[in-house]
Amino acid sequence: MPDTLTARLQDQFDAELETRADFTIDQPLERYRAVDHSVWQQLHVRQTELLKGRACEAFLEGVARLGLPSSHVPSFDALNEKLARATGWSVVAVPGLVPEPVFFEHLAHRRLPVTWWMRRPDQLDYLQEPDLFHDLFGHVPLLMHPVFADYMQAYGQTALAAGNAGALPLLARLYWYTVEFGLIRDASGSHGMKIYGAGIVSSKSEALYSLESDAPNRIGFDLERVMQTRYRIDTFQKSYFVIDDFNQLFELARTDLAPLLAKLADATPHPAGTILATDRIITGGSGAGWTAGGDV
Ligand code: HBI
Ligand code: FE
Repeated sequence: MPDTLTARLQDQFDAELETRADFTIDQPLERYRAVDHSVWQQLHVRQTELLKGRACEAFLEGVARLGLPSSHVPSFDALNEKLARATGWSVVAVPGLVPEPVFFEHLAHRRLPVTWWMRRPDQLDYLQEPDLFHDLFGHVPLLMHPVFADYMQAYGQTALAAGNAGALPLLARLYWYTVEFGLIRDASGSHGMKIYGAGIVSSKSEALYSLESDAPNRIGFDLERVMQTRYRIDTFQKSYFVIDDFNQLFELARTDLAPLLAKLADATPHPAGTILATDRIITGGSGAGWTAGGDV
């Protein structure tokens, strides 16, 4: 529990960051200390090694093409040159989680909000709020992939256009089970699957758990199913949804979701670990270690 002095210093520290109306700031390169670069390096080296054979080819290719430095926190300006050339995307620095409409507005214009600060050494293996490593290493490599880049923009446009408030939980679940915790078919992967979700690629323990544990369900992706399935933010996922390939997301990006969002707005969502008779089950979970409650 941060003591009040730390919290006060942190507030003062953040207050000096000039935040613009769209919640963006200039990446404060001068604020990264040796400990921040060291945490980046530890995470980058560890995850890059761990993800060989576990992350999908498109992700590994994106990492290589981005040329993320290993020894220090990357400069967003340097990254943006490569990203813009590849798919017209750019990353913008933000102080942390921004309000959903602001987030959707950025995605709709091919801008990815990236938290500017690095986690502390004692948070190396887990922190709940996304930090620079999660946002940059987790989310940016796939933005080098044209189809995934289109999906992310279309997601933002759809979310911005979603009039009724009932649509937002549906869209949050879609984001969660694809962009954050998605798996993809790949014959050379464990159980014939590999990882593409940012929440998994940026986590040592979940990169292993999502592919190799017997506890979770692994279910073929289905849009309506995903939109009606609650999720966990405090533990590993109880279910992972598996796309066949990125074209499945490409098709989704081109679908007018408004009718579906209206149809499902009042539907009662399924608990996170549910298995339905209509599910295309790839591996059914044992449920070992699951804790009750906590579904979002
Ligand atoms: N803000 N900076 C930031 N990063 C996110 O990933 C983010 C956000 N605000 C809202 C949000 N994600 C969620 O609503 C997503 O499910 C869309
Ligand atoms: Fe994320």
